[in-house]
Parts: sequence; C-alpha cells; structure tokens
Amino acid sequence: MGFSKDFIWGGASAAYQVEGAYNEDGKGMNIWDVYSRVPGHVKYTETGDVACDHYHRYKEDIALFKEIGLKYYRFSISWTRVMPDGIGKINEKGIQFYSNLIDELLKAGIEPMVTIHHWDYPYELYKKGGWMNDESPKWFEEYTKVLVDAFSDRVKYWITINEPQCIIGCGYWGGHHAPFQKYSNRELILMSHNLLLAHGRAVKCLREHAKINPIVSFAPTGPSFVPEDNKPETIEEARRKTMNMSHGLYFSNTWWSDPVYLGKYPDEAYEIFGEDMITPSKEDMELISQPLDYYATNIYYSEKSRPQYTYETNAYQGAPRTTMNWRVTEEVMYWSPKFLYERYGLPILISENGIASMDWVDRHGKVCDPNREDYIARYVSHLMKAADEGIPIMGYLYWSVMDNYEWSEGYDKRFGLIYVDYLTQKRTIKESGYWYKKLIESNGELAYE
Ligand code: GCO
Repeated sequence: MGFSKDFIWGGASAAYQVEGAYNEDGKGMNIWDVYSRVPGHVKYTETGDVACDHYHRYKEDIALFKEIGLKYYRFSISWTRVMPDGIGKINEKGIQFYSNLIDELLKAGIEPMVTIHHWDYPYELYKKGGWMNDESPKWFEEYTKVLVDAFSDRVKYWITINEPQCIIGCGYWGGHHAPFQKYSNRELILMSHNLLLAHGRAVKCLREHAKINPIVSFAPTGPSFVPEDNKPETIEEARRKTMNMSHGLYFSNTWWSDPVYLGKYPDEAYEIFGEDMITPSKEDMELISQPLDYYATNIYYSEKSRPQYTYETNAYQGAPRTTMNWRVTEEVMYWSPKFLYERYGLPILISENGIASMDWVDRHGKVCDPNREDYIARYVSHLMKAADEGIPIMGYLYWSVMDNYEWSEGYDKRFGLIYVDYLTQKRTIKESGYWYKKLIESNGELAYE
C-alpha cells in the first residue's frame, strides 16, 4: 500500500533558529533575543543574532531546498519582525520579507506551511505579563489577523503554535528555555489556558478571513511509549502511559490535545492539580476546540520504558543515540501515530522528526552522514507500517532543512540536511540530503532498501 500519492514530503525550520538579523529592518526584540544573552542560559551564551543568516540568504537556501526535492517547507514567522511590539504597529519590511520568501518558495514549486508561533514571544508583551495576561489570547488573534491578511492569498497550510509543551514546560516550568522561569502550578495552568484560547482564536480568525481555504492544525509534541512485546496488556500499558498526565504533566499529550481535540481538560488534571486547577467556562472550551483539519505532531524518540534505561536520556549504556543524547527508537513512528489517531481521530502529519549527528565537511568537500540516512529510513519505514495498517498519514517533515540554533544547546547540535559553516555561512548539502531526495522520489519505498 505505502504512502498516498499526495503525501507531504518536506522539511522544517523556525524563525529564531535560522533567520538572524535580530535587530534589522525594524524588528522588535523577543524573549529569546533578550534572555539567550544572559550567561548561564545557553551553552557558550550563544544567541540567534546571526544564526544561519537566512534573512539575507533565503534565496540561496530555497534553491538548495529545491535541489533536495522538498515539496513542502514548514517555517515560522517571527512575531516581532512583523509586529515589533507584539500588537499595534505593523512593520512593513517584516511583512515584505515573508512575502518574498513565500513567492520564492512558490516559484521553486515548494508549498509553504506557516507556523504562526514557534517560541520567539515578543518581549514587549512579556513585560505585560505574557501568557499570564488574560488579554494574551486577543494579542495572538491580532497578530494572526495580520498574517492572514498578508499571506493567506498564497499560504494554505497553517500551524498555530509549535509545542505548547515546550513553551510552558521548558520556558516557565523547567526553566531551561526563554524566558528561563519557574512558575507555580496555579500560574502554569492559567498560562496554558490562555495559550489554548489564543490557539482557538487564531483558528477562528483563519477560518473567517483566509483568502484560500486554510488547512489548520497546531503542533504539539509529547511523551510516546512503545510496547516491549505484542501482548494486549503491554500495548495497553504503552497506550495508557502515552495518554497519561502523570508522565510529563505540562509535557503530556493529553493536557494540551484533549482540550483542543476533545473539548475538555483530562479528568486526572482535576485530581493532580486540586485547587490550583481552573473551572473553564463552556464558551472557553468551545473556542479552544475549534475543529481542526489534521493532527500535526513532532516525534523524536520514545520514553524510557524499560527499567534498565537508567539514564535521564532513556538510553542504556551503549544504546544507539543521537548527539542530543536521544535514543534511536524508530518503533515510535508506528505506535505514536497509532495511539494519537485512535484517541483524536484525525489524519496525522509528522511535523518534525530528525537527528542531530556529528557532521563535518570532509577532505573531499562532502558531508558524509550515514547515520542520518539510516535514522530517517528506520523512522519512515515504521511510519509506512502505520499507513499500511490504514492509519491516515498525511506526511513527513524532516527537522531540519539546515543546521541551526538549537535553543539552549546553541550551535552545538547539527540536525540539518544542509550543513552550515557558521564562520563563513557556506552551505553544503549533506549526503543524506541527496538521499532524502531519492526517498521522496520513491514516495518512501527507499526506506526499505
Ligand atoms: C522542537 C522544536 C525545534 C527543535 C527540534 C530539535 O521540537 O523542540 O520544534 O525547534 O529544534 O525539535 O530539538
């Protein structure tokens, strides 16, 4: 059976991770601009000030995406590039940049997919309380409307918010992403609710105002568990843990996806949070659960499920691991879409999957990265297994199109299909990039070779 003929093959990136030009042409500051430069936050105190300089080199980059045969490119808009203060004033030069980017993609035959918000929250809004402020859903709607007016004549695919798990979980709970805070449950719950309302308002705005019929989702991640054997009770346990808040709280699948797709917070949230939990109104839940067209999800590895995985990184001594220290667990590409489809009932888009590996330009000028090729082949073949069993799989987007700024890891981790030499900004398509082209041409069959 395999993947459908119109399978979405592509790659992804995010504004702060690739664009650079952090203070050019009227862009305002965001929380990553402000807090990445505070010592102790990011490895070597590296910032996204320059990153891959994609802001200036997007044409060259799109030519490379074309060479790799990407059919779709998922990128995010920098909120403060188009609205320096987050609300109010619009920066025409910022709008122009994305407009040019979209035109260039379309010219190259690559379909743009826009992520409205991928973590680079406006600093001016953060000063007003950010997601703690009950006005924040309206701010997000105002921003969305600006994008819809400017780009929805050419953009069909929209993702409202990338990984709410990380926005709240990493930014305000674990404190290892901007703004590097640690808030209380009471606050985290309020922020989560505002963030979900923002998502709902954005969906409504897209449906009401987009010029071409929008295809909309949001892009959560979440813990995935893989059963150790095929016994029904083992499978049930993996399913339960994947859809369970006690494995991750703000990182869990259900805390975010139940409200969005099922219109209610998980029952266990009321038990876990007790009096800190909110009692949301019916109107709020209706707004949050606007119907979506598909279920986008970012999947990298399965959680620790065997007692002998003693490391935090869910690996045992000597296990296959990426340079992120994430274990290579390709079965997750079968089980996670299966569990998510069973619960939420929508076609699945893998909006991110990829590997950071130890890449360099070799003495012949090539970047040989057989690990990446093997990783993608393993993961894609398991995804195809899910498709073969009748789970509607819409597509696969590799993270990332090019090496970039890996948040608190700085530039240390290379996820790209394109190698970026940060000293010269020279790009080199990695061998895996050429292989990915063939994988796309074979509609995934090459993963079985
Ligand atoms: C995420 C983000 C990306 C990351 C990637 C690798 O999923 O964390 O969407 O911005 O760079 O996942 O960690």
